[in-house]
Amino acid sequence: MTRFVFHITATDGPARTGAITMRRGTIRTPAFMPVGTAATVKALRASEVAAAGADIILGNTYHLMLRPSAERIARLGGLHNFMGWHGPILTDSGGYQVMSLSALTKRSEEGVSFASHLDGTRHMMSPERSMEIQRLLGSDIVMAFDELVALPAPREAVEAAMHRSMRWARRSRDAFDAGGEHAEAAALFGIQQGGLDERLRAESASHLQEIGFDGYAIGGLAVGEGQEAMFGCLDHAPGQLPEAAPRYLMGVGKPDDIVGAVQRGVDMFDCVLPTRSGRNGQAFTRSGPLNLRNARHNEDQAPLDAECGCPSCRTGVSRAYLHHLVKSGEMLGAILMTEHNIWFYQELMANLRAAIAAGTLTSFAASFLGRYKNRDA
Ligand code: PRF
Ligand code: ZN
Repeated sequence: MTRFVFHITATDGPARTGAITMRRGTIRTPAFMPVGTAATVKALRASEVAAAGADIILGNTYHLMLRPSAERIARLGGLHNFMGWHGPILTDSGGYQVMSLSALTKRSEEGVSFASHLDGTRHMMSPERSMEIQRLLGSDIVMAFDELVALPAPREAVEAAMHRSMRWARRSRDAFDAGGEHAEAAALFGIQQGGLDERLRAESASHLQEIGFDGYAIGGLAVGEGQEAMFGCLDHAPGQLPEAAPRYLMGVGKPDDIVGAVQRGVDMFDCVLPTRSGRNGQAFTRSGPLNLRNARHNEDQAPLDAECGCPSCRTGVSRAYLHHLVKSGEMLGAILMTEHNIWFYQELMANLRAAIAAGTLTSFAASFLGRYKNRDA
């Protein structure tokens, strides 16, 4: 049975479209992975996430190791069985979450010791422990354990973290490969680091290729540098990675970030934006984001987006009703807004895939961005 095959069916400039075939299903690329941090894409059933068009979701080592614990999820038959999502799951390794969420972190060559953001208990994370947790979860795409620096940081600090991440990538590869049956069924991605420095990025890319991974992530971006600087980095970073393997831009992003990154050769994305902002009353539309808390929507009978296929837009659920639900703190508001936003992201990815296949990505991107940035919804 196929463990992991990436097949590119069409290209348009640096952009590619195709599919990753894995045992639990096929991932059409470019792909957006809804974030299911705590064994739930917040507010949605797994079946609703699938109905929106998602082929794969993301889970988090860091959160699940703390609650309910990887060992408990393993006893319950793994993350897929636990949460009822039967397609592929990619799990982040915890490197990024440890740095951004936990307290009292102590880093060493061995790994990171940290205090839980939930109850202050101390834990140790290392490449070996991260691989063990991702194996216990039954992850389909396992991410190497990496180290990040908070930016802005001196070049020496960015370089040192990149070098350590490359040593940890080697240890991640070895620990993953020792995982027996799981290693024969799952895939392992390496993570490129190096900040905004083209030379460090190139060095990181060649380290990772020497080790050899199924796919390659671009890490350490979307950490406050701004879209222009991120695109500047993406003008060279994807081209430093193997052409034949999927490239995953971690933690990105806004719809316009995704369009620009796809144009630069990125195949996979994840971001909390559609789910988190949905819970905060923000809806993405083809005419730009809308804040449903705004009183200008209070008697608006229009759907969020007339072209959206989500169950709410399709059946005429009005902006006025969503405004009321969101303003009243009703949980249905968060549910319907999240569902709409996930549909919006999946429809964007489907449109990007179709445009690459048709060789019309440049004109699609221009018309999408023209409308999206115009903001007169
Ligand atoms: N590394 C890991 N997870 C991540 C990132 C990273 O660099 C980012 C950066 N945007 C998001 N999530 N392991
Ligand atoms: Zn909708």
